[in-house]
Amino acid sequence: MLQIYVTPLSSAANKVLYLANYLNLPYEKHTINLSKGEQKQPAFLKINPYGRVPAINDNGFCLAESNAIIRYLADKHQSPVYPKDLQQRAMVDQWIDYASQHVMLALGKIMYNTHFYQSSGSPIDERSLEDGRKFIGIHLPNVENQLSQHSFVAGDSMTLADIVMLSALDVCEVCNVDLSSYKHIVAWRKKLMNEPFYRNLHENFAATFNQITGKTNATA
Ligand SMILES: N[C@@H](CCC(=O)N[C@@H](CS)C(=O)NCC(=O)O)C(=O)O
Repeated sequence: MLQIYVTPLSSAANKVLYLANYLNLPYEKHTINLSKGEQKQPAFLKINPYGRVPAINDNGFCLAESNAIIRYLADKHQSPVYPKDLQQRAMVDQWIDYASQHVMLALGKIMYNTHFYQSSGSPIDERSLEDGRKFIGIHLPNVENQLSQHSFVAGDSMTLADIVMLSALDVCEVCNVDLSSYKHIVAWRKKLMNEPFYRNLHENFAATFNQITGKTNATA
């Protein structure tokens, strides 16, 4: 059976779980405790020699990097979420990259500086925090514009791009990034967050975050 290695507050790991749920794949989930350094222990390094989650072991085939994993799983199971048509696939890839390289990167800067650095005792990098806030303000209008013209991120059907964008945006409430002026993003996100593939993992990221960190200031 497919083995999936994750940690609960990782958008990259959640992306793989959302897809596995969406495809109704049987899998076993293994939680790697990053604060205990389990990702650098020999047992896990056999799965991913670079010591990061997510990673999978699919009957002896080990793979890391969330975007590579979701493409592999979608292709293996012949799912239309990763179309075979050259141009449709290119459009999905474009939006996977946009979500990963722009949206997730900007939100990651905010998330690390407002939460993760503090909990590890590292100083806040004000420049990086400012960049994160500036860049998310540039990228969200582009996502909004796309969703004002299409029902889904890469066009008119659900694809991997939706899974990647959804997992990237999961941290918005915890990062105090207000989405309310992006009406199409809000409606698209609400629709997907109510689907079983999402609900089977959690109610929302903020609830999981609050449960794990004991904080109560973030709601979704
Ligand atoms: N680009 C990678 C990012 C993987 C990554 O950085 N994972 C983090 C958790 S979000 C991790 O495992 N960190 C462990 C460490 O830095 O030791 C992906 O998309 O899978």
